[in-house]
Amino acid sequence: LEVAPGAVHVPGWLTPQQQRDLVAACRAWAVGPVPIRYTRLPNGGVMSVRTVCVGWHWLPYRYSRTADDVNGARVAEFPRWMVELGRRALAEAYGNESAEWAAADYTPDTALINFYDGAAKLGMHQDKDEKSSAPVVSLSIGDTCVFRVGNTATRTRPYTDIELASGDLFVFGGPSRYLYHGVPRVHEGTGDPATGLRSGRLNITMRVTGLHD
Ligand code: MD5
Ligand code: FE
Repeated sequence: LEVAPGAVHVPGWLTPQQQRDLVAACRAWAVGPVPIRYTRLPNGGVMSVRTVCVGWHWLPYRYSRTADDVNGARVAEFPRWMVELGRRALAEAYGNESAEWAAADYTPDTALINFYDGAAKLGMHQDKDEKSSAPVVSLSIGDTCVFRVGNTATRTRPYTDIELASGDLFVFGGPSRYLYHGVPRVHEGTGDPATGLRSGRLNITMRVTGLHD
């Protein structure tokens, strides 16, 4: 389902086994080398979402190989299987789309793993910290949420609210790469504990930082 040009939602893309495997991988990354944390913002605020990263560590508003705002450790390596999963996601979303941004080789080098409890929200924002305009691949597991897709000009209306459920894939590329977006609410208790997530919502976004060591 193309929600906007370049913004494609594929409900139920991940199999139950893939969801369990991703939950297990994220559970391990949440412990270390950099423990999952509530990101502290420069304005003194603290996000209600907890985040752990692989490949590159995101902190407002840059990427680093080390978790300079947590324990200083180097983040876990971005696994090869995740590159392959990202490529399959792009192929699924864009198929034979010939646009340059859809057809280019895709090699994500960072993943931000966000964990939402029933009260967590993500305010409207653009993802601008990457030095590459390559697509972002989003995978959701656990509780269903309301995902708000806005416009590129303002963080306000017009926007479209979509529900993202466990197993859903969303790809944001080309003209949709810099849309404002957010998560205004999570429907607590809607996830299936068989994924390995007893409660809450997990979202994994793969990105290309455009950075090199
Ligand atoms: C989430 N995460 O559900 C979302 C999914 C984040 C974040 O927003 O920054 O960690 S990623 C949604 C996304 C990414 C890039 C572009 C657009 C949406 N977009 O243009 O709408 O935790
Ligand atoms: Fe975002």
